[in-house]
Amino acid sequence: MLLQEAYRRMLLIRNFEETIEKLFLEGRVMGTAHTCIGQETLSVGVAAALQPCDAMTTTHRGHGHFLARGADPARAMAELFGKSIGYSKGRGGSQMMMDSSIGFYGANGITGGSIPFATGIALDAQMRKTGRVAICMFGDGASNQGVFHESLNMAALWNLPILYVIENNGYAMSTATVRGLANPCVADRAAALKVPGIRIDGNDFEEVRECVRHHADKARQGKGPAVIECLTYRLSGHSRGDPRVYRSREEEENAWKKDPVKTFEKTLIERKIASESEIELIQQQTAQQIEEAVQRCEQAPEASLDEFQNSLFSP
Ligand SMILES: Cc1ncc(C[n+]2csc(CCOP(=O)(O)OP(=O)(O)O)c2C)c(N)n1
Ligand SMILES: [Mg+2]
Repeated sequence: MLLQEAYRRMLLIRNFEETIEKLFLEGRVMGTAHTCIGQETLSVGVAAALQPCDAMTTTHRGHGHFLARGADPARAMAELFGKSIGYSKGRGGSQMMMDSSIGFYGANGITGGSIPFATGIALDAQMRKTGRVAICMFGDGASNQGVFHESLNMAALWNLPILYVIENNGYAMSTATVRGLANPCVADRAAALKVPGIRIDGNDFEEVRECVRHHADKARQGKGPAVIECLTYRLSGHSRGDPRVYRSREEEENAWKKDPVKTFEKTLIERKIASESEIELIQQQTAQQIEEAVQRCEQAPEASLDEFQNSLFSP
């Protein structure tokens, strides 16, 4: 992925997330959603390191991962609007989107719930020799779930092609990482199972891409799993309407000064990879793309009541 294209995807995610936050507040979108503002560079860095055949699972905060892998923003947004053109025909919502054609196997409302699922995908890849690597995205909070340790043990034991990529964004709902993890370095946990555990700057696109690519290549060669902890910061609240009483506005303002998307933009200009007018053009184009996505959603038919029981497990 060229750096300009990476920037375009980061901006697309930022625009998407800011737009749905606004639409929620206006009451135009129901339900809830968890936005990933501040974590866009990380999503795009991981996606840029992958092969089309690779499989990714996500979390409740998964729009960025999905868009980074190439999802259609209009269909993703339509899912939030409850419209029939949505990825789950408007019946699922924010945490129920997947598209196997782009190697994206969706979220799980249970914190850490996709960890065993992704491990199963890796076992399938190994048994059928597909050359696929599974990328399991989850948060610092989810790393406290027992199922992470069970899954990592199996992956290490069987040398499965899987990367556990932790987005350590400083919080699990209102609990700061330092208050929820006895050792706030998640990567350290890998050593107990003799798995490589790497801690990187999750806001640095190139560092993320290189690290994920290196360990994905190793996993593809049969060298087993890795745990990659990416340090980042959730600039948005936990979910819609979070009053964020557990942290100060000053802390947030300082984090905004290090906004990873802005930092990446400056790097592109400094390295003469994009001129200021090219950056402006990308900004206009992504804003327009999101505006068109909203219009497409508004015009699309509601999710059909007749179909709402289809595709469900039945007794
Ligand atoms: C089993 C379970 N316990 C609790 C919750 C409530 N819950 C939703 S998100 C969340 C925090 C997850 O934190 P983290 O894994 O760090 O992800 P982040 O929200 O920071 O992206 C919790 C506890 C849940 N959904 N499932
Ligand atoms: Mg977190």
